[in-house]
Amino acid sequence: MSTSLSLDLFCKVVDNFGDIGICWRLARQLQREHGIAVTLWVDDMQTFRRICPQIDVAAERQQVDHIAVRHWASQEGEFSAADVADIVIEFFGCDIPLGYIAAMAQRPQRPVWLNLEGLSAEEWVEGCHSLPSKHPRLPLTKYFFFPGFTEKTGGLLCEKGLEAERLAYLSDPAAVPAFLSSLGVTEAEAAAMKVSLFCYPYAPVAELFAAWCGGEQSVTCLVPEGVASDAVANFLGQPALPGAVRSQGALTVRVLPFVPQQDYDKLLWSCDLNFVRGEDSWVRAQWAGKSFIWHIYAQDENLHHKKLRAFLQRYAAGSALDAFSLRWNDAGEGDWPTLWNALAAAMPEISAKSSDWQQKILSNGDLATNLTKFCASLK
Ligand code: TRH
Repeated sequence: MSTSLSLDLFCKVVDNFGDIGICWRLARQLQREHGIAVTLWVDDMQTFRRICPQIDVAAERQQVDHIAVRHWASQEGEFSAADVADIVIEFFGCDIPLGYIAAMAQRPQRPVWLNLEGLSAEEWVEGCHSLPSKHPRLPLTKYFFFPGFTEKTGGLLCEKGLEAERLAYLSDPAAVPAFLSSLGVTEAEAAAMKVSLFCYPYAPVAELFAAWCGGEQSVTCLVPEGVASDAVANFLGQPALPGAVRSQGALTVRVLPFVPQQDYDKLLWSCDLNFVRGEDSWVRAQWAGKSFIWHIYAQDENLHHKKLRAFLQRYAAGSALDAFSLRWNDAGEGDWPTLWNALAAAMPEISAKSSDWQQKILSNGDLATNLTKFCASLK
């Protein structure tokens, strides 16, 4: 692919961090590794700033990390063919401005138009990946691009240097203590089993905390600000603000600041077990090489339970992880101390198998590379 390609990536932030988290990651990788000039259109600059503190929330246009960032403030606006990029991506079916679509149709060489979908391990994804959809009126075709776990999907986001970065971080004996200390974690807290917790507010956090309190293993649970705030505040007996900490029985819970996205990887690498959610943190946990528990975004009619089971079946990490994950997502039975003891015992084996899993899911290339290849195949 030529290095002079331009790409417009449209992202609507819907009450979470994942949409902008995924788009920001993809934008940087396309620019860095594929030389594409990316413009990222984002409707919610405040949320963007939580994961990327360099963002100026008041700026209509800005350049951050070699990406042109535009505040996508409305669906109005006049666009000409010259405003349209070579590749146009709408993330997760967000409706791009009608004026922009009309301009796409005016462009002498039509752009490649993709809808980047959400990640699922279900089999139907293979049948839908790369399907075309013709515009009802205009001479334009949109293609559905699905991330996924098999060679018949678009793959997963993974930067080229990520594993080397992780290994360098972990092989420096000063790096983990320095990083944890920068977040306020004490040496004594760092000596216990370290668990990062990122989940939706309806996760059974209080029950898990009770099992950890009464357990034999010392656990330090690190919770970024804003995550499961009610359950965390109940345990702490005070608001769940950064720096708040309390120990009871074998458990210490500490609230961390919400870290910038690049530091979130370090948090995952530094912990022994990671609770993740949604899509982007879930994928990052798979690159972290540690045991992880996925909290899936709840859908009507428990559709998410099907998605969870589809993943657990592919991941095949054993009955302890399956049982714990199902219970964490309200899709299974079992008492928490028993589930926890079984998971804790299985963790070394689960981590040991993680590099085989990584190789398997990366065997067909990463998402950014697959996406650029797909675009080139349409030209
Ligand atoms: O925020 P999420 O719940 O987003 C999800 C997904 O986008 C999913 O596709 C969508 O259906 C659902 O929302 C509604 O979880 P996710 O995907 O893990 O994204 C979180 C992002 O926040 C990720 O990029 C990591 C980042 N993050 C930080 O940068 N710092 C932090 O301290 C934490 C906890 C997360």
